[in-house]
Amino acid sequence: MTQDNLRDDILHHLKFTVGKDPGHASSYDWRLALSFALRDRIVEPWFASTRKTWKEDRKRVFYLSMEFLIGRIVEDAAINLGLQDTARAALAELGQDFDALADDEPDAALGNGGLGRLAACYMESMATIGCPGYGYGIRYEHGLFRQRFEAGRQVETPEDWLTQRHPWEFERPECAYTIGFKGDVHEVDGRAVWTPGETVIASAYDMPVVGWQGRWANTLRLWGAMPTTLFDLERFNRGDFTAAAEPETLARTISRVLYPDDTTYQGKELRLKQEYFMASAAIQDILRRYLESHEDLSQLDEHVAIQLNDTHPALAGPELIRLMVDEHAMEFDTAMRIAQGCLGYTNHTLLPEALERWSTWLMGTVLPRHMQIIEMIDAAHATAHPDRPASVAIVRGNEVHMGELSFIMAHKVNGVSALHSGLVKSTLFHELDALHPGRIINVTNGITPRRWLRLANPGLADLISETIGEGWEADLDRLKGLEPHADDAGFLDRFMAVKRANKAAVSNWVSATLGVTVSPDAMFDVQVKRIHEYKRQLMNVLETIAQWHEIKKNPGGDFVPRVKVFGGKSAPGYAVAKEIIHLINDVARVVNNDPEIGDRLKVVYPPNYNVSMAETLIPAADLSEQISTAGKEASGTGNMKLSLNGALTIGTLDGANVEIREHVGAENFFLFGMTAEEVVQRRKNVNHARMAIEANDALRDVLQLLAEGRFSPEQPDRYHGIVDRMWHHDHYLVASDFADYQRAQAEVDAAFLDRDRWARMAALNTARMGFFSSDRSIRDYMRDVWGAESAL
Ligand code: GFP
Repeated sequence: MTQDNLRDDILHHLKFTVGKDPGHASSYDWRLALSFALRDRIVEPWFASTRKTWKEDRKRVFYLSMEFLIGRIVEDAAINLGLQDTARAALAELGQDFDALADDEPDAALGNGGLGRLAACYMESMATIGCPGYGYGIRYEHGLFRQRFEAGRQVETPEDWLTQRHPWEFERPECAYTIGFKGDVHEVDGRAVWTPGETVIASAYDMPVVGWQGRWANTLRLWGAMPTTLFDLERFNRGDFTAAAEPETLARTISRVLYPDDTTYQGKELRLKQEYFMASAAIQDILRRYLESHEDLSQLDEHVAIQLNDTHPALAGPELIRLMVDEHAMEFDTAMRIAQGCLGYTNHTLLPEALERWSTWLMGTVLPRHMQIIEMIDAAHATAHPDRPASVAIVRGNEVHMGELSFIMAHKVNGVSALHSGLVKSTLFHELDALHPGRIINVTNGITPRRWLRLANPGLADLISETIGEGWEADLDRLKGLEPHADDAGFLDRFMAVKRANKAAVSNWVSATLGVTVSPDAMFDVQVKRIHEYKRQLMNVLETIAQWHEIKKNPGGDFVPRVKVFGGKSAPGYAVAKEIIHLINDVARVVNNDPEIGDRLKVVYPPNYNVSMAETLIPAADLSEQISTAGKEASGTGNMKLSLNGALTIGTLDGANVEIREHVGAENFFLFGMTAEEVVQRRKNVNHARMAIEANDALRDVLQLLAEGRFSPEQPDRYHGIVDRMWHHDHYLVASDFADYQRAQAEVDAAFLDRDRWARMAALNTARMGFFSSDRSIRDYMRDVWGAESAL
């Protein structure tokens, strides 16, 4: 592709697709034109991939997820097409700056955190490997809310990415399915007939997802909800315009927002409808496509693999059975066997509050036929396993347990790190595992190195290519080739120069956006992720206060300068997480404005952490905080991104930290804290928090400062709740791990002072992270769960 072609295509699209004269085009118009010109180049490989899959009757993988946290698309597409430099030069000819245009793109934020970003990485890896795959999700009009801070408090505003034109999607109004809710089930000639009381239309929007070097492209199909009838003409003609629009408004509500607040009954019902809406549209689409080239559904499981990304799409199982039994006259037992052959289920959490349950009343009202089918599945399982304990029933205590439903419906169930999969086996699904040995397996998560190294950290990516040659992006184990260079002072200087430049860029951005000056020579100590008690941002900020206090007590002392960087959102209804956000901002205000502290400690918390911000912050990190209570973080994937980009981890033996440490070497990882077993033991001591606090003067002082209102003089009792919880309800064991955390932080300081040692450790982290490519994860799924092969 020559620069001239691309330039001409950009101009063509500017004129004929966007309808703008170059003389009057805004950067938004130019970005659209660039996107269309790049998209054109994906279409051919996309068609070719689809044709090949059909022709060879390949097994297809359908990845069902309520979240796809895609982020920006322009630069990612340009990189995978190998057109980044060409696009840059073509735009320069047109007087436009590629980076500025790319930076102006809104993030597609159709997800919350790790689970949604994982789905996006997996889509990209499937396309890179040539695994014939489709993603199915919802085209939310409003993705994850935008976060602002007002006087240090999180304020949420709606996200509005679709108020702009979305140039990467193809609307498919002809691909639409009716989705029913409520109504009644009758028996007609011995068969169940469900007559829904409400219906909406699921209408498809397709996004091509192109893999590395444009060799393969898959489809991400997102469903938008439409009304079956546009509006009530009779009411409209009577002049009742608002009431006339009601059916449309109600239908569109289903794809309006990601995670409606489900503390109300209406919110719960909406969320259940969203889940069924996506699952049903996906299953109808899968069956329609399959029946275009097969006589009947009896071999479905040989050609179709359906992966449930957590339990959110679990209704796909009962829906598949409903369609096979009610519409295709299949026997229930056969339908069950085929459905199990198709389905795989990934568990992402052990936290009891995050395991989905629906009241049988709600399920029976919204999905009466599915409630019957769920009871049939449960009864069949009970019959097949007469000794099964009551605790594994899908329906128990007037609730439908989606974890048990997903487990029983799937032929493989996986956790997302070795430790987590072990705990899934030994705790969460202990009894089901005994009934179905071998069903639970592990697939450790991964991240795509195209976005998380090549795109996010071009300086390091170029250095790697110069050192070990091109092509490591699709074969990340080749990073091992960097290992010998970890003893080469020249290489390490360049490695650290890249880090220094990334840090300088972040410090300029922080100063421009937050008005805080930070030195790029200080250690950048980064914790970026959703705000949650188990992730223990609280421990990090308490340690920050301890450090501040230390400097205050010894103002002339030598301290290793640190910049504490936080990023992340709290769920809107999660009061404790919001308090932690407020505290971080209050601590930042006091510390950053304390002249006695100077450059020795800064706290920065840029609002609205998202994929794009991660791409900026991660390459600039020296230290990666992965400090969750052991046994709570299923995997983590930010930990992988940071380590791949040469940050050293301070972390507990939790989630994928365990495997990261094994790969990078224990000597290149700062370990602290209790193990998952020790956590369980420790909790048995009811006085665990008090004992730990009383034994640690620094922690006691910190809590005293908080209690006195030192960080909230305008409201001295603001953090009494936090102090009280630390003493009496420290469920996540912040106090018990605190002393060891401080010990590890002191080791971090010492290592950072020895620049050569630090550089070597950082380079070895990058060199040894090849295992964590999402290409490896996808190959694991293809082999162990999907039985699918690459078509390349
Ligand atoms: C969840 C888990 C993480 C895990 C991801 C992806 O993330 O430990 O890495 O899923 O498997 F908590 P969130 O969506 O909850 O952020």
